[in-house]
Amino acid sequence: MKIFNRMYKMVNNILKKQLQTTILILIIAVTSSVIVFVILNGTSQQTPVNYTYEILESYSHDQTAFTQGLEFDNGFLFEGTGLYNQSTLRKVELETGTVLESISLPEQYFGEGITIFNNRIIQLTWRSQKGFVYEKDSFELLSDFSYPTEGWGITNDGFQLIMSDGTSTLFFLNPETYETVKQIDVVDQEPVTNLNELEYIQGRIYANIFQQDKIAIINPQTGKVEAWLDLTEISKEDTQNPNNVLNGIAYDSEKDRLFITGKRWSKLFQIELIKLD
Ligand SMILES: [Ca+2]
Repeated sequence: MKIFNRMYKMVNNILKKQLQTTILILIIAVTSSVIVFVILNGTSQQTPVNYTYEILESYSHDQTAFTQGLEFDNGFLFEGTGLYNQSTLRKVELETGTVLESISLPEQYFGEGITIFNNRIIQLTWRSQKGFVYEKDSFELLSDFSYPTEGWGITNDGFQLIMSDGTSTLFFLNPETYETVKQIDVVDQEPVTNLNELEYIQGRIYANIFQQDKIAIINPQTGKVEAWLDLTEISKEDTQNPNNVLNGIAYDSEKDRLFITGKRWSKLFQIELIKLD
């Protein structure tokens, strides 16, 4: 009988220990899940970083240029300008602002954003649903393509074209067929509309917000605004005309230089971002 009792106690102890171990594992699992959830949730709800700027250089900018698209390529600026009967595509010398090459669009087209991909310049138009493709060096018109929305800004990430249409949506286009392959909605608490001129810089999309003189720095995977750059003061310094809004972002990836300008601004600035506390 004693042996029976001992065996019973032993079995009971083993079972108790197993139960304790199981409970301990469960507690660790639940706690870890809660910690991971809190971290992930906290990250996704992080408020955007705010940047101000320092002007490193300023250059002349053609005050008749109603800037709609700006890009830096191989030492030169390329600029698309707007307005009916006045739209152009031009190549500009950075240091002097001299227009080295320029073509006019047919009068019925209101030129918008430009980007350079594989030695081709792609230029959007505002409401004509038509984009033009030029050979980069000669400005020879190679082809055109259509899209179902308005055309505002365009850039590329080296693989796809990225286009804005004035809403909070960014469209990713196949650079050969110009078909939309993906789209993201840009959000900071709520949708961020009026996305305009674009630039892809080190894995992020920079977007002018029309009539706000601010640039949103956007995660291209999630559409979340990770940072804001406020250029209100630089805009006020350059122009008193409320129509002459900030509307040009270009990036020199070789020398890590960020350029900005606006519609009919007298200057184009190289700026550096400074993080605010
Ligand atoms: Ca640009």
